[in-house]
Amino acid sequence: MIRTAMKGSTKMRETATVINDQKRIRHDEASPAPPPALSREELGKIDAYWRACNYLAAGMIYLRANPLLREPLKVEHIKQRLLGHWGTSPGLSFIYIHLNRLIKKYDLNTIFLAGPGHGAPGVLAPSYLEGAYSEVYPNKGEDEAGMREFFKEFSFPGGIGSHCTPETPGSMHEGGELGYSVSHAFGAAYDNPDLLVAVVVGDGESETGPLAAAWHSDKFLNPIRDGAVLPILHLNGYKINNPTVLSRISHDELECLFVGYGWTPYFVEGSDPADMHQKMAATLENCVLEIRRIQQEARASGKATRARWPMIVLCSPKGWTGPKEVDGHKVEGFWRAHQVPLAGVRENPAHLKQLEDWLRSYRPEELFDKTGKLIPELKALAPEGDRRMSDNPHANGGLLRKPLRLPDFRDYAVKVDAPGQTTAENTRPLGRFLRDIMRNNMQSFRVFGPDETASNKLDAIYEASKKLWLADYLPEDADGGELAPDGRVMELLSEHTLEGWLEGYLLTGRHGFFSTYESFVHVIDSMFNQHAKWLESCRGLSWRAPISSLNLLITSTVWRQDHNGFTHQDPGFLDLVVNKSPDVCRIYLPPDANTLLCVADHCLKSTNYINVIVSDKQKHLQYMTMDQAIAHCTKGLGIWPQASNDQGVEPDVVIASAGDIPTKESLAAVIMLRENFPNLKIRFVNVVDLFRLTPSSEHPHGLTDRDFDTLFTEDKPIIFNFHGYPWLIHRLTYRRTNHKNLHVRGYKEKGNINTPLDLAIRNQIDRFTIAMDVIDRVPALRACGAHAKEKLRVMQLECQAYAYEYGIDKPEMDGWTWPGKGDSATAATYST
Ligand SMILES: Cc1ncc(C[n+]2csc(CCOP(=O)(O)OP(=O)(O)O)c2C)c(N)n1
Ligand SMILES: [Mg+2]
Repeated sequence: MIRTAMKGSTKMRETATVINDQKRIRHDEASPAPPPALSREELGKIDAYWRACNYLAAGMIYLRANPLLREPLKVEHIKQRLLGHWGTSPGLSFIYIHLNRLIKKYDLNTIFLAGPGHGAPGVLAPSYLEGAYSEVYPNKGEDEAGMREFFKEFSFPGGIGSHCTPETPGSMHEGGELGYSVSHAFGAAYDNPDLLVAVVVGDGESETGPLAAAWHSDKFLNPIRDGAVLPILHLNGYKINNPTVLSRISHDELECLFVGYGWTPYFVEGSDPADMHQKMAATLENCVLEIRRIQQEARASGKATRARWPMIVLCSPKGWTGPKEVDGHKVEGFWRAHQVPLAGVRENPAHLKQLEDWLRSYRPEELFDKTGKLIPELKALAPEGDRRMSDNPHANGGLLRKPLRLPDFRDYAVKVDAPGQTTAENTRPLGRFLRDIMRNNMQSFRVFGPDETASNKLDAIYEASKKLWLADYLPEDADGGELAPDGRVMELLSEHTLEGWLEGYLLTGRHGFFSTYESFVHVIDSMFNQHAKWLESCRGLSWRAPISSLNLLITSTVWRQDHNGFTHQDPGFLDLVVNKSPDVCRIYLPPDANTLLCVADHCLKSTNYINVIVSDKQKHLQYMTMDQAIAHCTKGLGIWPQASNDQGVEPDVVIASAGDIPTKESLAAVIMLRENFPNLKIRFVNVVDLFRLTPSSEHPHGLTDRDFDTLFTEDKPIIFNFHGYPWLIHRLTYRRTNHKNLHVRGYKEKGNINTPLDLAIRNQIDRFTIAMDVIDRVPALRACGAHAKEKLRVMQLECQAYAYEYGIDKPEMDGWTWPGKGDSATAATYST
């Protein structure tokens, strides 16, 4: 009874509180008691099954031998290092096995997500008991030897981790980093009308920003075409060392919070196992039936409206059924139960005895037969085959994944007659491509964006499908709102929730595309990290089928955020991406619309990667026909002949670029250099696939040293104009032969409300700086280039002065294009 002693909390109710839309109904002690949900026999069995789970969970944390306690417990049976989290585990198993009862009763198609994934023992235990674990890992069989291995490998070097890692059959949510359980659950439910996603949410996890926003997902679930999500808030009162906020507010306040979020909360509160089994059985069944009713009504009427979905608040003690006190300190029902409740068992005989008493309190001899297998009467409680949550294919979504039906991306090409002479918004054609992908894949493709799909010029998608909206409508929404209850474009101003939805959608075997502003993609830095780790771990698990790559378009980029200012200028996400395993991460910087289309097509076909595509949405110069774009993207980087004049000889300098604006500025520098130094041999290299720069030993896309030396020379100056922070290029190339001559320009945190050229100048990626860099670094120009350098510097100052006077760039700078035929600069180039 963990809430009774709390100051300010209302008296705990012994039965469920039911709330609906119109009125709030309380069944309190005065109401006639409803008949028990479980018969005596059912109650006995479900409790025995739970005892088996709890026994295994504790065994995993402590034991390396004597798994069934067939002999008195000795120090040598105990692991040397005690690692794992007991506190949340009994609650997780409790929920899991009550779900099992209903899966069997109603033939439910259900997956289980443990928000507090650190409670893996509470999930691994039932997955072992229902046999799926041993099917995936035959050396952890359902016998004494298998159980010993199962115990030993948990949280053990060479074994498995202590969370619901990818090694856990039935897991699609590790729960190592807290906050993403609800958004993952919704992603899994989308377009899976028969699926019930049960998600346990830690009360500590609920304090995180991502989780708080994710409660709003209930307004983004279409009861006709989507499955259901049943959140179970695990109100065990504590985190690692602290009470949780939600457990120290009054019952009414908590109830109002969830009603306010649009849910219908049902409370299951208490600590007596028999009583709690009855309450949970009744409440869970009520929720399942309520979900079915909502779905049936919507599906029968054909009208999708917003539902007040049920959720459960399970208020039970942390470390339930574990030691009540250790050395005079309260443990069960307190934060001390979080990890290993009895830590000194190897040194302290009293602790060892207490551990043995605790383990024996589950009466393992009644639960497992002579061989060590769960007795048949209990075995029969679990669902069978892939109805087991540990074997449900939705949690190994690659098994269900079908490749996208993609239109031919070449059909969306921008016409390019000559390089660098016309402009287009780079993301517009991509929007049309995505629109038709959507049309072809109306059950398995969604597009995600934080209120920015139109801003990012991808709004052609709305011709195929609108934005999903199930909250209220106003008449004016009809005028350009692009909202619909069956929309497939997911927009909410929570990058966390969107990323979580997308991850959940991909992990269950579908496809998606996420576009977001460059500076705010940092909001999901940590989620990116975690997903990359998940993918990397999956690489070692042959039973996990490949899932679609996570495709992230980073747009509204730093160089065109001159109008939004400093806060909107941050290209640093790429620095994070390169930290992650080269086996799962890709970065592309297509310089124009056709290269962007080509890259996007490639990414949408790929599996098991995170593809990061950087491309701005504004008008930019177009360089490549589609055929040229395909060749360039296939190579990943390459010499641009029209900008190079070193054919057949060694260049004096290599100018390289990665990104749309840096490419334009570098090309403008090339022209100015040609005008000033007609004999200067320039090689121009453009990089689309950033990892081509890394050594081939470090990344599968890396160039061999020989190829790198051929392109970038062994000893000539390289001026590299980069989209992001300059040191990233050094990081990728520091081992290359010619690294000492590599000079990188990029964003240097110099920004405000600028013009585009002023922003470029302040960060020294502009055409004048690049040209002056060349003069500084090509030995033959150092002396003779003095006049040109002066001239360039003066022009640069004039451009800034113009911007400060008129608020715009000089038209000839802004509208600069690569010279056409007959232009003097071009003629000079090709006559040398
Ligand atoms: C984002 C994040 N911050 C911090 C942690 C460290 N951490 C691990 S468990 C935990 C407490 C979790 O409490 P709760 O969600 O209530 O889980 P439970 O009580 O069920 O163990 C914390 C803070 C984490 N895993 N993730
Ligand atoms: Mg907790």
